[in-house]
Amino acid sequence: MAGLDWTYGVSTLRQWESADYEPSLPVSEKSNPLTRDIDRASAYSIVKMLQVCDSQMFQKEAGTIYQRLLSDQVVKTLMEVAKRVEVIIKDPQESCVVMSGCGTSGRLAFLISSGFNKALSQLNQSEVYSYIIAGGDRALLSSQEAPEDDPRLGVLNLKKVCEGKKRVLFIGISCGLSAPFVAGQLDFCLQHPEVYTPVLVGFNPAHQARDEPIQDCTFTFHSVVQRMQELAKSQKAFLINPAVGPEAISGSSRMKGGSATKILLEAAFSAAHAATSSNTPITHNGVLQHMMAYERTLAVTYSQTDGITTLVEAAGQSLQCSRHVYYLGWGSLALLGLIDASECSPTFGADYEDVRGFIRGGYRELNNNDGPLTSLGPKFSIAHEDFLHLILPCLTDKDTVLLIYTHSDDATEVGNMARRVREKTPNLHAVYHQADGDTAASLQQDDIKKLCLSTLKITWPQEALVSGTLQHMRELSTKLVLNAVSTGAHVLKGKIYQNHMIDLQVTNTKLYRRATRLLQLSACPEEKCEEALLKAIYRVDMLTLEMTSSDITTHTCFARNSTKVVPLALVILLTGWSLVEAESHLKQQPIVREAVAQWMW
Ligand code: F1P
Repeated sequence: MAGLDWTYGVSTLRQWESADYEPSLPVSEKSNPLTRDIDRASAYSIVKMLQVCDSQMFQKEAGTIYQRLLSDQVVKTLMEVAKRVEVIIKDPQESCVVMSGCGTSGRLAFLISSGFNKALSQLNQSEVYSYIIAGGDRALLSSQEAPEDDPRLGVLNLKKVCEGKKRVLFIGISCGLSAPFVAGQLDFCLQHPEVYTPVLVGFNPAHQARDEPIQDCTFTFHSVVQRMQELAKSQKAFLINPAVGPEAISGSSRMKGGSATKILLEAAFSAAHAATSSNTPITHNGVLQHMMAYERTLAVTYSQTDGITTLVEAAGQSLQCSRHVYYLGWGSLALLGLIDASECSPTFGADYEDVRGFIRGGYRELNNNDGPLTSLGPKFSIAHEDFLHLILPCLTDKDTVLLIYTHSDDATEVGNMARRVREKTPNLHAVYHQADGDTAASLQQDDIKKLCLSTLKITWPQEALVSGTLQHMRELSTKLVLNAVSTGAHVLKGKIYQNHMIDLQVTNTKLYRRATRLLQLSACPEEKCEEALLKAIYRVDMLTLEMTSSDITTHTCFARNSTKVVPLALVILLTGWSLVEAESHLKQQPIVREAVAQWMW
C-alpha cells in the first residue's frame, strides 16, 4: 500500500455517488471504492482506510441526489422527532418511545434506550424508552439472523411492549431499509395511527428500500416506505434516511450504519432531554451542533492512528494463530465491547470464542429486559468474574486482552484486573478515556499503564463535560476503535476478499441474496451461482427436487448448521470440483482470501 494517498481526491471519495457505480445495489450494499485493496493492506493502512470511510458520514450534500447526515431536511426531521419525545417525557404515564431493529440495529436500540433511561432516572423522571431486538435478548450477545425475516414476530413484540399505552413513538431501525421484522412493525403502526407515530431510520434513499415480496404479506419494505413518505408530508410519520456511503466491508452495516444510528437518535433524544430538564428550546442549531460534536469525535479518535494500529496488529496476530481477543470493559463502554464481539460471528463467520466481551457487574450492569441469560450457554457468561474463572486460567501470551475504561471508573479495580491478566500474559492493552486536565486520575493511571504493552489514551476537552455530550462521544469513539480492531484483525487473518466478506453466514434472505451476488465474482451466471450455493448449503453434489423447490427460508434455516458455505460454493464454481474435493482444498487453504485468489487468477 506504499504511496496510498490518504487525502484521496474528491472523485474517489464520491465515486460511489455516481449513477453508474454499481447501479443495481442500494448504497448500504455497494462496495466502497476506498477499500478495494483492504485485504492486502497493512494494519496501519487498514486503520487509515476506516478513517476515510467513516469521514464519509459527514460529507456535505452538495450536488448529489443523496441526503446526508447533516442535511437540512435530516436536522429538521430530528427536531420534529425530538419534540414528540419531549411531549412523551412530560407525560410518561400512557406513552413511550420504542426503538426496534435486527442485529446491530437492535443492539443499538438497547444501548441508546439504556443510556437515556438512566439519564431520566438520575433526574427522578420516569423512564420512557424501550427496545426490541429481533430474536429477543439473546440476540444482544449472539447472532440471531433468522427472526429478521419475520414481520409477524415484529408485530407481536411491538404489541407486547406497548400494552396499555395510548401514545407510542415507534422508531424502526433498518440500515438497509430491508428487514421484514421492522417493515411489519411499521405497517402495524400505519394501521393504528391513533396510537402509533412511526419513524424509520436507515441509510438508503427511499426508492432503494427493498422491494422483495415478504412471505404471506401484502406489503414490501418499499411499499411501507412509500406510505410513510405520504404521511411524512403531514408529519404523521418520519423518515430519517441520509446516505453515509458504502461500508468499508461491503454490507457491514454494523460499522457506519451503527454509528450513524447512534448519532441521529442521540442528537434527537439529547435535544428532547435538554428541553424538558433545562428548558433549552429544540433548535436547528442545537441539533446540528450536537451532531457536529460527533464529527469531532472521529477526529479525536483517529488522531490516535498509531495506537489503534498497535491494537489491530495485536488482535490480528492472536486470530492468525487461532488464539483469542478479549475486551474487558467498565460501564457503557463495556457494552460496546459486548456488541462488537457478538458481531464477529455473523460478520466474519468467527467462533464465539475468537473475540469476546466482558462487562463489570455482568447482567446487573447490562440491565436487559430478560435479566441474566447465563443459562443459555457459555457464550452468555459476560461478567468479569466469568472471565477470571473461565478464561484467565488458560490465557496465554498469544491472546490479546484489552481493558476499556474511563477516568471515572474505579482505577483500583482496573489495576487489580490488569495485575491478574499480567500474571498470565504481557499482551495486555488499554483503551482509556480521560478528561482534559484530569491530573488526579492520571497518577493511578500511570500504574496501570506500566502493566500494559500499549495504552490508547483518548483525551476529551472539558467542553464535552460541560455540554453533557461526553458519554456519547466516548461511546462512539470506543465503537470506532473496537470496530477497527475486530474488522482489522479479521482482514489480517485473511477473511476478506477485496472488500467483500466471503465467509458470511447465509441465515436470512438479505444474506442469501448477498451471498448469491458475491458468487458472481466468479463471472458465472446467477442461476449457476445459486445452484452452487445450494450445493454448499445442503452439502450435496446433486440437488434434489425438494431442495431446489424449497423457499429461501428453508435454505437459510438449513444453512444455520453449515459452515464455509460461500467459500465452498465459490471453489465449486471456479474449479468445477465435487463438493468433497472442494472441501478438502479449502481445508488445506483456510485463508479465504488466498483460497479465492488462487483460483480466480
Ligand atoms: C440488520 C442486520 C445487521 C447485521 C447483518 C444482518 O440489518 O442484522 O445488523 O450486521 O447484516 O442484518 P439492517 O436491518 O439494520 O439493515
